[in-house]
Amino acid sequence: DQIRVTRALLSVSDKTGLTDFAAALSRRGVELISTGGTHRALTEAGLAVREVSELTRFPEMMDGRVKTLHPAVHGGLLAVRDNPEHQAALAAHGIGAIDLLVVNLYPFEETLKAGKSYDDCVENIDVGGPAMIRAAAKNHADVAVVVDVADYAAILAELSDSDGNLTAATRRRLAQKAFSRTASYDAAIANWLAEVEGSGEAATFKALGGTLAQSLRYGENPHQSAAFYRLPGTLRPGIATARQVQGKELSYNNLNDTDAAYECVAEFDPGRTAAVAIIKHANPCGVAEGASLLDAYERALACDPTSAFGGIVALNRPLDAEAAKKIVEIFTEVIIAPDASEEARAIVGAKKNLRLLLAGGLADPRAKGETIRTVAGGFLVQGRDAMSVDDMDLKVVTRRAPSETELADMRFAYRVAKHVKSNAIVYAKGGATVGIGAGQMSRVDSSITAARKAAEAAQRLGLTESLAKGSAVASDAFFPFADGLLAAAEAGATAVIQPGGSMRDDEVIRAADEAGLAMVFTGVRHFRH
Ligand code: 93A
Repeated sequence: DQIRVTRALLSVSDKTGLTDFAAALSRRGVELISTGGTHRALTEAGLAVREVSELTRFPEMMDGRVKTLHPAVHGGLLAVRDNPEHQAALAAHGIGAIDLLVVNLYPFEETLKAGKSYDDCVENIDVGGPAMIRAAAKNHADVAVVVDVADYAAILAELSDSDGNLTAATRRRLAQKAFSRTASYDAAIANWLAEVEGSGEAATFKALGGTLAQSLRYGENPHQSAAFYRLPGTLRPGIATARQVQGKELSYNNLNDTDAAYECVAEFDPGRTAAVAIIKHANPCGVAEGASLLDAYERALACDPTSAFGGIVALNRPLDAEAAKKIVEIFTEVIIAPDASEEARAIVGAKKNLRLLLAGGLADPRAKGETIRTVAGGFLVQGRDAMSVDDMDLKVVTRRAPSETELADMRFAYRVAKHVKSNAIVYAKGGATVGIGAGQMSRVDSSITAARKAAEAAQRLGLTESLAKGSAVASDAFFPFADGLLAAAEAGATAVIQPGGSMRDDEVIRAADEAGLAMVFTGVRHFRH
């Protein structure tokens, strides 16, 4: 199931690595054919190469819009080698079969990203390129198609290992990649036109004066179009100021989760402590302070390593080598930090797909600002939750006052609870979360989830007692009944921090006293929906 490569058609916009690749093919005795600009580059490099117009007996016309759209090209790509009729047609029309197609497309995505004009974007919609790619990929039984410069080396290696042949498995793999390339290319064009039409979020943010930062492959789901807009003015350090230094393209969900992660970790003053937040689906699954970033990361990870898999890691200080080494040990989608050392960058660099974002600074959690959310036919605007537990007047409501340690854990837990979707319950001990319950419709369900997480974390460490034992528990809003609080006491919490303000506060305080808990009211709610 090998095919011998004897004739190659090259037509590339991105000419990186082109001449070396073509020269190597030429040395193997492969005949080269190419389009205008590619032909020029190859001839200048001293290679013998025929021009496509020689095959088609048509000049390239209409500014290059029509250059390879011709039976002499498509017949050569689509003819089946062991089909006698196809072979007869090739012979009758003087068409030579093509075994290797090398194409990369007009840079539509780059043109869009560079903020070029509408007409420029239209002109950069490649038609002939995708047509050839699809033809060759369909006929992968006989033709190999290369759409990625990064594949040149592997193709040459295989040709040289197997005497100028390529296997069926390689051709199938290349065909798969080819169709996925034409699909993402068309999706980018469709998304752009949808935005130009002014639909949904895009229209909203354009109305607000936002500028397109990045057009996204899709939204929360593949059938939703999406884009990232940056608001005008001075931006708080974070997702909108971050520079991606490496890794795969960011998705809509990546951006949303990375924002949640960085906003959460920004609550921790880097001058006071190192801190790390690990986020999954916009909720923290582990947050910790530490003597170093490595220490903080390990303690954050211990809270819920199962959920942390494929998560986002945010750090409040420049990423260092020690922390980087540990973080890359498990599958992580994104790392975001104010900056990174050279050494740390090199360590992360070994993981090609891992996205590293450097925000240039850490946001002031107390800074004013707005959040915007769309509703059907309109949008909601509110001031951001700029309240920090450090500014709250903590009122002890139980007979027992919290110890210094309990107070520190309470503050830590409340700081994190602000960034957990309601209903939020956070257990914390020693400056690290040990159990988080998020997004439940009833507070008692969040309590139960958080307690279960703390018990599971202990089990993983081979401990008999839940990690919630001796912890402080935070609730983002008041306990409407004593049940949620009692669940926390049962799980082992000794201290409770909550806003207070329930009709049944007395009942809840009495239950806390009976359970020997220390409880403080903050007077400030941290709903996050
Ligand atoms: O304008 S096109 O859609 N019409 C074509 O017939 C055609 N054939 C190849 N674009 C076409 N191409 C594209 O030209 C290729 O996909 C490649 O990106 C580019 C290479 O052009 P050149 O060799 O002139 O630099």
